[in-house]
Amino acid sequence: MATYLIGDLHGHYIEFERLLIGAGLCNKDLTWSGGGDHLWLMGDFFDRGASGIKCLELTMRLQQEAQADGGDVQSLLGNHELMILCAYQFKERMTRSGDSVFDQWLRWGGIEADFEGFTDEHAAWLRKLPAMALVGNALLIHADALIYVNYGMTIERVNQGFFDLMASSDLAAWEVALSAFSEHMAFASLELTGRQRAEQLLSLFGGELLVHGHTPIPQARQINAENVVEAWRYAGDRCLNVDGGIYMGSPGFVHRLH
Ligand SMILES: [Mn+2]
Repeated sequence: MATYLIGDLHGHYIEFERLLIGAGLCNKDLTWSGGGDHLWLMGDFFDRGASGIKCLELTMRLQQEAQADGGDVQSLLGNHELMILCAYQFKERMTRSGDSVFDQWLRWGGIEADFEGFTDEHAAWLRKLPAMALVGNALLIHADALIYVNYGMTIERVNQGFFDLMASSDLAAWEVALSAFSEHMAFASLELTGRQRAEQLLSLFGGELLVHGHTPIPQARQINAENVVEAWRYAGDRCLNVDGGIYMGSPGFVHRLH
């Protein structure tokens, strides 16, 4: 049994298909061929690219097929999942900046066709996604941000904190979360401080390696997206960024965790 990771898709469905088939996780007809293997998506199905809904629906179907085959497909909650849920729930409500929630979502890269295709079933599936997970010795989180500790000191409590938020009708609480969830580079901005923050999170929640998406590697490393074909280890090897930056033009990659 192997565990694979795929970073932020941001609506890039064709690339998603190609990565799944290339890794042997899907047949050419896009049925699960990973047997007992596990696949984790790192969150951010939506926005920027045209087909967030298609990325989500393929993941939902593969989850069923994999589970029937002794494998598993799971996803973390990304900030763009929180954003579309916020737009879906509060559409015409006014934000602090004076826009409607929906207009703000469009400015954040929301795709109207995704919104039109978004259903209660999609929302229910997203609302169950964990914000963090310990997989072997790897602590998986979507964002290289410090938001997680705002919701608890154990993985269970953090996940419950996000579940409670997603069940809440308090728009202000959503806005606070979305703001904190948009932080980047918390483990890299200053190499020593970043590493200490990563080590603190690992000692709090468990795991030896902090694995995340959210900040495209080409942006984090200031390199050309076309050249990004593998994950980036940094912060004294305590962090692993698996967001190749598909929306910036990287071919993307499937990372084999163990
Ligand atoms: Mn993100």
